[in-house]
Amino acid sequence: MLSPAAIGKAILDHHASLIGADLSVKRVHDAHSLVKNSLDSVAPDLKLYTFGSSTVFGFHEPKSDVDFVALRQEDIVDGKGGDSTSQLAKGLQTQVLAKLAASVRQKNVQWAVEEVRRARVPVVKVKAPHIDFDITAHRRNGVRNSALLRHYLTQVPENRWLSIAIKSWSKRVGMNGPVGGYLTSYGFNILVVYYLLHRRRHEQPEVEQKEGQDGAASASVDGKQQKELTFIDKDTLDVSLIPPIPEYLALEPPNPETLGEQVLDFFDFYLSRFPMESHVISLSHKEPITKQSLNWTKTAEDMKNNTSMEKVFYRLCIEDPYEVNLNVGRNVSPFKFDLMKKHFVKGRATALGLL
Ligand code: DUT
Ligand code: MG
Ligand code: MG
Ligand code: MG
Repeated sequence: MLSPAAIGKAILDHHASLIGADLSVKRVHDAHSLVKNSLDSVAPDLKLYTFGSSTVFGFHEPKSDVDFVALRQEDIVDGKGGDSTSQLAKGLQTQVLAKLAASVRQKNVQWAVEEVRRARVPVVKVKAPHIDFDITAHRRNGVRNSALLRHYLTQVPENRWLSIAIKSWSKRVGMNGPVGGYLTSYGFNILVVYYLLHRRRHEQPEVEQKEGQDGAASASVDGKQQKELTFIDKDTLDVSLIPPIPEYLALEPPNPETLGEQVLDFFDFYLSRFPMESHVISLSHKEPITKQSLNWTKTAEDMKNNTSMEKVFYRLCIEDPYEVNLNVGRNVSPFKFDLMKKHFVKGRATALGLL
């Protein structure tokens, strides 16, 4: 059995380049000005926001894309508004993105610029030297959900390492990706935050909770004190209060042993404590919620799959905090669900495949 300290050390060694990586902030700013430059020539009234799990901390991870969204003044003013999914709204987004894509292509002839029109969210995908980015239009949800994750992960800054470790492992083992994959990075980040919020709850023995000095409750995992998170009401996140380019927050090295313990406990939580068959992983409610209460059942799955092109599964259920009735785990078929569990068992036994 690998010791938590050895696991934590292996993760830190693997991500050594992220520590003190001040330089990568520049990449986000550079990418922002390049896209903004194109946007200004086709729709100067739109404001460009940056989001995504690493960019939300103002830095750029080597294997991540940078996510941008072009927002209208009205989207920003109504910063808690829901995003429309109507064909009309999507049509407008596609139009803006087509103009933007043309401008990006014209200004940067050697870049690969792909317009994805038919997806749930129309997007322009750009591959530039050293950096990839996704550009969407008129949609606030990504900015809001990234800010929500940032707020959670800054309550206890060391927790950012669990997010980085799980996301990077999910990519290495081929579980990460919208097509053919199981979940996106976004999905894995919700798993991480939900685990941090609820890890005490689904545990059999009574655990004493103490109030920590900084107000966050502490609880003991394997006899050591770990700070617990405080629930955030997702409706409080307002785009008009979120900066378009997130403020850089340096990543401090964590205690390797704590990180190793968290990784082991993350897997234990999803493999044996969280009732995956009956419950939904959700940041929308303070208390656990069931699949039944959202009508995310086998019957609903069968009905949807008879009528729509894209198959939807309610095996791994992750409620999107801002989209209406959207399971972030909808691509996880029963087959993938079983494989995912096997990846979890293996990830636990091999320090995320690093040892
Ligand atoms: N997003 C959604 N819904 C999704 C997927 C993504 O709103 O189903 C938004 C929120 C997320 C952002 O897009 O913060 C970027 O998602 P991605 O999956 O690219 O994650 P990331 O955090 O940027 O990680 P990386 O690019 O390193 O894989
Ligand atoms: Mg991204
Ligand atoms: Mg991505
Ligand atoms: Mg992206």
